[in-house]
Amino acid sequence: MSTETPTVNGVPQERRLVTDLPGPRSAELMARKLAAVAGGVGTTMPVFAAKAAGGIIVDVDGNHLIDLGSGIAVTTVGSSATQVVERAKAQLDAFTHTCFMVTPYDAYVEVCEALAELTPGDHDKKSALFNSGAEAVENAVKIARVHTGRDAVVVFDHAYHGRTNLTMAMTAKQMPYKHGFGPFAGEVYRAPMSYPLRDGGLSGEEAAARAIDVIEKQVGGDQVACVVIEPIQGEGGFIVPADGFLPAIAEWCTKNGVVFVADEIQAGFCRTGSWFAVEHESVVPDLITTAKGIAGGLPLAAVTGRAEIMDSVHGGGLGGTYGGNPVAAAAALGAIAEMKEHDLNKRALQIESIIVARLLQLQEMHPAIADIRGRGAMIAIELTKPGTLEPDAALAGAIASRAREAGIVVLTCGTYGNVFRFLPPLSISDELLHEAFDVLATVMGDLA
Ligand code: PLZ
Repeated sequence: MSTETPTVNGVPQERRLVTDLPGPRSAELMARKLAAVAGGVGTTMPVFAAKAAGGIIVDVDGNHLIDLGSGIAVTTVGSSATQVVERAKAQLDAFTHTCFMVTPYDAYVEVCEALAELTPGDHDKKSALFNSGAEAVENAVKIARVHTGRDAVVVFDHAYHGRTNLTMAMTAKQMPYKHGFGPFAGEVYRAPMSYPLRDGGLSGEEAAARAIDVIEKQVGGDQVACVVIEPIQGEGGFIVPADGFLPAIAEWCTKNGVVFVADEIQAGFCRTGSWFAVEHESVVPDLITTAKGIAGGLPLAAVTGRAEIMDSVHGGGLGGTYGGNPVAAAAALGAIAEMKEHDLNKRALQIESIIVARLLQLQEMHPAIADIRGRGAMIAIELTKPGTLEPDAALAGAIASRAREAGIVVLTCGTYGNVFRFLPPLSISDELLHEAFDVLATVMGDLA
């Protein structure tokens, strides 16, 4: 190791391959995984993690990989951020669990107070904590239904909201998320999303009018409990709706007594350069679901929203054994402290300018890059057959597998599997980011 290589939590911040990937230890563990873990649980890379910090994941063979995935947008503050680790450790020493519904503890309340402060809008807010994003989405629907006395839930094309029965119904993509898993929950209706690349020039307002027409004609405005939308779609392909789309949908909800739910599970918590992605369009949701980035890697999720909506549920109607677990809640307080102390919204915008500049250079050489989109440290490219909108999933897959072989942890996404997404931890250095894009440029050049 060169003496200048900086380290984070003892991990040198450099890409270093000491074996082919996977190395022998990872291969051995992968064989055990195949024998012991259900086949339905896939892995993106065949390497097993041993340590991770900053922008690096070290595998069990000592390979140092550059992390452009953050464990699917979770480790926004890094995978071993100091205050997350310290607060979680202190809580482990104090106690692991009492169940908030039995004997409460302060970290849960403090997370709810922080959520009230950080989420958009100056109205009175309340929160309830859960374990996973899907559970938060389910509870947002439960709350909206009780509040409105209505059943219908409106979601959008390309949406991803989870893998539980209700959230599978809300998720758009059939394979792999829904295939064979029905019957699905009823009263879920899908409206067309604003998808600028594929909308033939529709403005945000026009795309919203198209969606509202579907809702009014096929569902009925007075039947709808809630509209649930990702302000930037995650798994569906990092689709950023055209300007004006979100405000128009939110305004329609207000006029029709419909609860507007922003699913900020992937886009929230500093990821896009603001605390929440809706802020880029000054939209104030009635309810917000959060998870992923909230707790630096520990399982925690929340529904936060207008106090009168949150409080419409009868006592005992919301909960769960582990929801707001004290270790996860302590970790969330650590993650939020890191975000504030290191001004991670600003860092996300710096990362955006680096990534977008590198991608614009790549686009000049590679006409397969039909679109560069996203905000902050949530940026993607959509790959098509040059000059057309025909998705090129094979190219996305080929770039991804070569980049992974070269030690870059990258993820794809999109309804058509042709979107390459960049979700680095905000603790990554500029040097590592540039190196990752050097590798990507080489890989794309080789494949061209
Ligand atoms: N809402 C917007 O992005 C989770 C899914 C990974 P859970 N996205 C990653 C996979 O293949 O399972 C997600 C999301 C949005 C809800 C969820 C669900 O969050 O914590 O995975 O349940």
